[in-house]
Amino acid sequence: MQIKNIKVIVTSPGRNYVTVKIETDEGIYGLGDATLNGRELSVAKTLEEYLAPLLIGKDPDNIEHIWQYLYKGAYWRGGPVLMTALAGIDMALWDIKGKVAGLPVYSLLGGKSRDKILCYTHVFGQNFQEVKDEALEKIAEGYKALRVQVAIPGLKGTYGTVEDDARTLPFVETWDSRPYLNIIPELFEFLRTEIGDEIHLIHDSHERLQVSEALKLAKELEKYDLLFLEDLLKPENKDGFMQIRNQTSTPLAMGELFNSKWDALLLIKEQLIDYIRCDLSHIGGITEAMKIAALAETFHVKTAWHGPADISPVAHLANLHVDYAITNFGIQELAEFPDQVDKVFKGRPEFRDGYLTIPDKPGLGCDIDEKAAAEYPYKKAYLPISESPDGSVHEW
Ligand code: CS2
Ligand code: MG
Repeated sequence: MQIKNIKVIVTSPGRNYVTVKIETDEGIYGLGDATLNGRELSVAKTLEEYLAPLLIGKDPDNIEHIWQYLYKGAYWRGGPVLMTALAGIDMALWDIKGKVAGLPVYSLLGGKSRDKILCYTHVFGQNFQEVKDEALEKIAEGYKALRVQVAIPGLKGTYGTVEDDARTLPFVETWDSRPYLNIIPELFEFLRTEIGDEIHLIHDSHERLQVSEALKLAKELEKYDLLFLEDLLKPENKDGFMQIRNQTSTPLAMGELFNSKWDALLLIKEQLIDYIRCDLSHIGGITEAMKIAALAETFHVKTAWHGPADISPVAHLANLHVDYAITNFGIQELAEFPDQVDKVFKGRPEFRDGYLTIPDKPGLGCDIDEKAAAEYPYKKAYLPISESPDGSVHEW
């Protein structure tokens, strides 16, 4: 079997997605997600201009060889654009391999280590009452774990509380750690009092804190028994986790901004986190995720793969195939997609009573309607920028 053609499908059913479609000379094709929120066309161009021509005529069965060929072959390796392009190709090759074998991809990854996959979704509000109301709604739907975010009084557009944050020009938020550090422990006090201790709670600090601020927050949240506190520090400050880890029992998670196993290595081998949160669409796909999972297993770290709405249902299915197969699975993030997504993408995880499952179809179990995709043309959208009170730029 040979790779005959590669299509890069850019569509925007509610938000932008980039899908790689690898077609073979035997009529079997595979799909992969290569969506890099806010920089979609950089990845599409990299795929069309540089990677696709290199794959024509290759045997799609040789995933590891193709992965290394595209990774090392670039010489200027790594980074979000190349690793997202590589992820799209990698997922599509696993989809083909499953279809050729007549097996779901998780079966090729070693089969099921579990029958269903615990997941969490997003809850946010402009105030505590709104967060509580939405949390109770999700609990009634069956969720057993929730990520909770609340708007910070006095700050314009706090992360996780703005309905649609991608705009034609970056929305400028304001950030100040002090009101944030004061209100988040109060939010958890309120929620534990109002909705109880059974529900798993998660919070995302979105890479915004200094070490001393992060430690203060992690210590103050200990009594609220979080499943994990996510992305306390910026990815450039991995060493900072050493000081936090040694002084708090709050479980820690990090990783959505990582682009390779090497980015994750220090936090895993020093056991500075409890959950590795890499994004399969930004680290080179299933092949690299399986290696990061094995590395994490070696150091007793669990996975909580990134699962926002800005990676497509193809990526969410890829997440689940890996989640089924690995032993050190922790939890899977599942943000809710825009309604129009189902018009274009066919096949996505099934939710029941707090858990996700996928049908036993060959490959990844998804398809794309190219005609429908063409009806949703790409809309350039920037992520927000965050500014401190003095006008300087802060992590978003
Ligand atoms: C977030 C993401 O889900 C998360 O944990 O950090 O929603 C993130 O903000 C987006 O993927 C950015 O595009
Ligand atoms: Mg996050």
